[in-house]
Amino acid sequence: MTSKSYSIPKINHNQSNPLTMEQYKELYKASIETPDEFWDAQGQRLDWMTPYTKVKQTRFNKGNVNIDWYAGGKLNVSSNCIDRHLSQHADETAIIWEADSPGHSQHISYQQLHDEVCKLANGLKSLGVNKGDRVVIYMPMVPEAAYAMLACARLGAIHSVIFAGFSPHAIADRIIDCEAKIVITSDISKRGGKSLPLKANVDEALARDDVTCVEQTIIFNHDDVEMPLLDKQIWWHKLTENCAVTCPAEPMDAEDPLFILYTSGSTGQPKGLVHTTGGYLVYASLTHQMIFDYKPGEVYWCAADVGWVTGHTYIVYGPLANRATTLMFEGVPTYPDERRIGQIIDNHKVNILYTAPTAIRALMAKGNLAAQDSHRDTLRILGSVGEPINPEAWHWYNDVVGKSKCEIIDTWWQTETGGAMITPLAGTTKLKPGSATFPFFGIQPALVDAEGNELEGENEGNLIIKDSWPGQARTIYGDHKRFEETYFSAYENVYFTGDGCKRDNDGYYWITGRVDDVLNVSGHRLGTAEIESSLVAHEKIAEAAVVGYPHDIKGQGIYVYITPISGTEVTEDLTKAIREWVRHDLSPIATPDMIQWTNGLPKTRSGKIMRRILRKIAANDYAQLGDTSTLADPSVVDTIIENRLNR
Ligand code: 6R9
Repeated sequence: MTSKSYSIPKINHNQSNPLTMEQYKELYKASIETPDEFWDAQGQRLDWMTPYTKVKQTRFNKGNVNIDWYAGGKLNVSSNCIDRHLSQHADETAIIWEADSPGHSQHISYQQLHDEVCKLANGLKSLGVNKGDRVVIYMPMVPEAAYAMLACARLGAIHSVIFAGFSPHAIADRIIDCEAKIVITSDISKRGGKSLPLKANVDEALARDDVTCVEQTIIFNHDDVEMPLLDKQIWWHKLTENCAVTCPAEPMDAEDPLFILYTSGSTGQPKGLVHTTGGYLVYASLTHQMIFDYKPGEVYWCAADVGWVTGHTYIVYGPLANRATTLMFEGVPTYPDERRIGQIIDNHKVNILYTAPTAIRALMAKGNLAAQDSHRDTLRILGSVGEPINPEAWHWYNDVVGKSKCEIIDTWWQTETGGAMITPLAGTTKLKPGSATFPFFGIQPALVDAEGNELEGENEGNLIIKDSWPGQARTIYGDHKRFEETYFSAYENVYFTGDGCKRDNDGYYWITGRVDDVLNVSGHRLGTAEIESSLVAHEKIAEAAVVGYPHDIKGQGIYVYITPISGTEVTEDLTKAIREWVRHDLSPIATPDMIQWTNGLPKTRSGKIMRRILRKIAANDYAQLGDTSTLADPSVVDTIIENRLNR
């Protein structure tokens, strides 16, 4: 396709001037009207081992959903993120690592990154890892987490990173679901001065009878303490000590899977979303460059965790494909105190910071401490992701952290979308606080009502996306039917996001939050169904209903209604034990904030729990409970209101 002439400009790595709004509009229009030409041009930002022969072949109709980008093309993500930068830029810094404890940091050049990735890839090979095998990565925020991802990509093994805050139970479920052959972990992780027992969690997960697929566990020695290894476990440094620093990059089809990432939905267990190679990397690198107006040489800090999609796309793959210097921070921005964030910015001369509203609110809670003892003069752009940013947090981020001289880039997207979808482009888009502004190139958002009728102009409805884009997830691992049912069945021939959204009369989009049973707690996605199933697994609980309620720092808090098994004595200690149960069973991020015992839940005559009512009660909003006449026993609601927990 390279010989074809087209009018769409290829946006290259070294583009130094942001587009004007007029250019954005023109290019956006072209990206929608002639997607093949647009994405052909952008596809050329990568190095292909075999050129692609088709650009876009996609179908969104239920029963027949198929998403195929850059067919015929072969490439390797690891060589696009590393090798192609080596001839001219081997000594430039790829990763700056800032440790949890202040004053410890490390610069890793592209050459070092290459050597470390190749060594581990060779180590994995020696353990029998082949193209297509699944490798679970359960790591702290250390460079080795990125090495592990890139080493898998180099061999064509499919990684599945599990956030280091997840419990043994959650790890085991994910290992089983993706049938992982190898687990890569660390002795411990360090966050906010505390150490977490990662290896011990993996040991507990692997001890479960139903986990039979794992052949080896590789353990990175982060803490330098002696720790006995079990059978089928090997230290990372032993595995790699004699490995060569070169390793051929496996030619991968554009549609070969790159990774599986589990995320919560409104029903059932977390889904393993599958992202593939070519389209994902084109989208990750193009969005990273355009949205943040990234210029070579700048220091870019995405303060997410590699366990989430933001860490995949905007700490590792997007920035490294663009030869950026990406900062990886092991700790939390409030440790040892709120000044840490400014100190990191000054010490490493950070130009772009990308974080979540929940972190901003946590900093804001300590007044202006975050701005003390640092200048933050290098900062140019401040990004936000994960949840709607409320105006107070927006202004505080802008005025205090950014000293009113940075742009605030509020990016809306999802694990499923692979990269940012509705977002300003730095230097291009006129901002409105709290709005994610306009769609990225190739993205066709629309608002629909409950019946699927498209709503025009200034309006509010459910957010759908009308056509495919290269970064989107292709399927749910092992369950394409569930993929179609979850995203392509609510409305015909479109992707349903699960979010509500408003559009104002200037065409700006304002995300209002989830319209399904997914909670967003401190920017972490949690399904109410998952928490409920953990609760009812407790021997004293008969039934449970979980809803979100507005929380000043977390965005949403977790409010739990539970009915005890008859004969149970409800005590403070039992309530505490239940909180601990969920914490251990799922993850500390799923710990209930409020637990209300009740003798009954509001149910329809057909037995469905009416969460709508429980949500209102949890939000202290009793005035409009809506129609309760369909309830089997309306008096249950009065009792729940009487016994509600005060916040
Ligand atoms: C990238 C990421 C996705 C859900 C999404 C939405 C919420 C993300 C947002 C936002 C408002 C933003 N969300 N960014 N809401 N404004 N800028 O967060 O992925 O963990 O899958 O969460 O997060 O509700 O549907 P993920």
